[in-house]
Amino acid sequence: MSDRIVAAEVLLTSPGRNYVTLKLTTADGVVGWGDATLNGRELAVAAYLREHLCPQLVGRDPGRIEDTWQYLYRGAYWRRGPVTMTAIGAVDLALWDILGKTAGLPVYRLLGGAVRDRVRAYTHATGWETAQLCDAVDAAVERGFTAVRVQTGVPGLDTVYGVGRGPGYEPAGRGTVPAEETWDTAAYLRHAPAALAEVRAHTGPELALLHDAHHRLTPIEAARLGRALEPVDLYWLEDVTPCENQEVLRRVRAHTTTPLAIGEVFSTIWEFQQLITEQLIDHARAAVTHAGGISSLRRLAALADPWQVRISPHGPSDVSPVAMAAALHVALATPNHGIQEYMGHPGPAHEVFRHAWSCVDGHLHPGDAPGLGVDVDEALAARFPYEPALLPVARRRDGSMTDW
Ligand code: KDG
Ligand code: MG
Repeated sequence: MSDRIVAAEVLLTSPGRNYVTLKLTTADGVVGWGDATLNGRELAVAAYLREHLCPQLVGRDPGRIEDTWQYLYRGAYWRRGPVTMTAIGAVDLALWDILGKTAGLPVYRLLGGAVRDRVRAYTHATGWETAQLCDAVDAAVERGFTAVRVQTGVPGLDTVYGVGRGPGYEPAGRGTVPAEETWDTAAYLRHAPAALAEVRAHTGPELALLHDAHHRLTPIEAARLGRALEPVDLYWLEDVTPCENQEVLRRVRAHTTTPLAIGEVFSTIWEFQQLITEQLIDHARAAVTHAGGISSLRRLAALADPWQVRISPHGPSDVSPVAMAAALHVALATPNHGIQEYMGHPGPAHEVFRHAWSCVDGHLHPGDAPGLGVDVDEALAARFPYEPALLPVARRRDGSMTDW
């Protein structure tokens, strides 16, 4: 391909929540879009792109996708980390988008074509009280979902991350200083297994139920929770321990057969290596953008396949419709894909990011438009300016900080 990248620009917009989007334009006028959103750290990725990567992209051959990935990752002295990898992920998505548009093919066809007809998705149900949670699960089932993540309030706490007092929730709160919440693991462990057992009794055996512990537990607490939840027959228990020390999962695994999912905060294949090769997890949760793009998510899937670990990417509202498209192209073309998280996006985000992907009966499909299949309405995006927003922090009852 003799075409060159002639412009690399970064867009910030907040159609209901903040999104960072990379726009690459070729000399032939082909535009590629990449998601660069890192929840609560949007400006850091925007600056990394604007100041460091965009100048290096202008003049490059957009068809050299793998070489560009290697140049930005392997070539850099300071590498890894969520900011760097999200920026690289955005570039990778935009290049695959350009390749697809140039070839006139959806990206999944470039990845070898569909290995399934549609992608199973799970959505979120939250309820402070268990009755409310059961209603939320019923609403998800009525929309056609066959898999639902269930998060419950905890008696004695005022707030629980990811559980609204009303319907739904948004992870990030507006402002430049994070909200502070109080967390009590003992209260959570006393309540969650019983609440989830009630949900299972309500749904019957067939619905896949998932639960997210948001990295808050010690290994033995995680083991206890996994064991206590065995009668609930979860599809998975997610993020039981903090992300830094993978070896602690050996203890969890030794005590429970509840399937484990981990990795939405991981940025590289190397962070997954031990978890996969020791079979300490069942699902690798890397988000397509946060872990370096389509190219590296496919490498992760290849590493995971012989160990019978599946990739089941992160998909909350902060994974933009552009990244959702990319995740779906990978999902459709990757044999060891498990399930795609689909929290949904705020209404105006669907107008700003007009997408070919669809969600029907609890299943997603990337559509057959060339490239990723997302067009960004830049004029509309400009009408939703960026507003600072942050994820909360949490302290234990004694005032000390607790883990994510
Ligand atoms: O940005 C962080 C949120 O997207 C995250 O907390 C949501 O845990 C989450 C999930 O599984 O979607
Ligand atoms: Mg999670």
